[in-house]
Amino acid sequence: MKKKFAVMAIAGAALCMAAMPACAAEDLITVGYAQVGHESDWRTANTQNYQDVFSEEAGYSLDLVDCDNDNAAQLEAVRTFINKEMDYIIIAPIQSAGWDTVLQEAQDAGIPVIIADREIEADASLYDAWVGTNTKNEGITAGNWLAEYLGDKDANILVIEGSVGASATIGRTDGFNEVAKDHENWKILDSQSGDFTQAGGQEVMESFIKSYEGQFNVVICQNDNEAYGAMDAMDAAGITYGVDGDVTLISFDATHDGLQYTLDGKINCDVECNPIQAETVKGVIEKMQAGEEYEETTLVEDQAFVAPGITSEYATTMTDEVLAGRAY
Ligand code: GZL
Ligand code: ZN
Repeated sequence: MKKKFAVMAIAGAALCMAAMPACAAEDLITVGYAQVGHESDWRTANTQNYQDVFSEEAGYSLDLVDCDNDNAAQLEAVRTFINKEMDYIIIAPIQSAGWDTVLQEAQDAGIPVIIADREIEADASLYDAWVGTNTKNEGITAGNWLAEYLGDKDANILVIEGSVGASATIGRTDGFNEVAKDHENWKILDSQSGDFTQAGGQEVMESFIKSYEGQFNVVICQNDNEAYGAMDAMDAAGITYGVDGDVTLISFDATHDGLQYTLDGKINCDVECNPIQAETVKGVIEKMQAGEEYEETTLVEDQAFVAPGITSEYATTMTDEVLAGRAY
């Protein structure tokens, strides 16, 4: 669905964007990005992508605030953007809930807000556009692949969830559980948050091993950094995983290192969540800037990857060429 946007009285900036490669500081379009933090390789790639795309040469002044996975800091960052009268505000919500008030404040200040990467629990009238991935579908893909891979074998599953309250956590959990409920021989033994970090993944896996050693044959990590931590914990406990191991390991993000582990057979299946989103967001802003119609919702496509020796209707089998061709 498209939405016509009132032409912003920033003709100078539009002129600058169109006419000159390097703009005078006052002509740059100011963009505030309240970024989740620096919790994962995925996040690092996403931040770098915004810094590359929203450059001064492209006519932008990007104020990217790393909110360090701290919800209060993120609300504060957005309020600062409002006080600075930024031309546009982008938010990747750490928590899906709790945004109505500050979104209303931005709207009252006449500043367009784009929700990026994650989803938000707020009425769509409170923000102007959304660009991101469908993490519920990512969870469903992981479940479908596991069913294809196991056939009618039992599954005793441990889940290391992402940050509590994050839409990526909610989506991947709901999506996987939607598939799991159709397999009465699948049992989710436990599910705890590793906060999307490697340390968190290791800590949760260590506690899982204490409670469930010898009882589980599937570990699902809701991002690659958690998977690296879980691998360290399983290595320390002498538990084997991957295509030749006792434990099937599923991860999300498909970052470079995650796909290297998949290529090496350590991760069985890595479901992508594409962090390269800044160009799409810039496209929406350029249309808003020009007073043209723009897409209110843009889905960034994902795919999945599996280790060599595995063929799947849901995923691409990893090769050196596939890894070499990746953007991040
Ligand atoms: C997903 C993104 C998640 C990644 C994690 O869209 O929000 O946050 O899966 C990151 O690596 O921490
Ligand atoms: Zn930190």
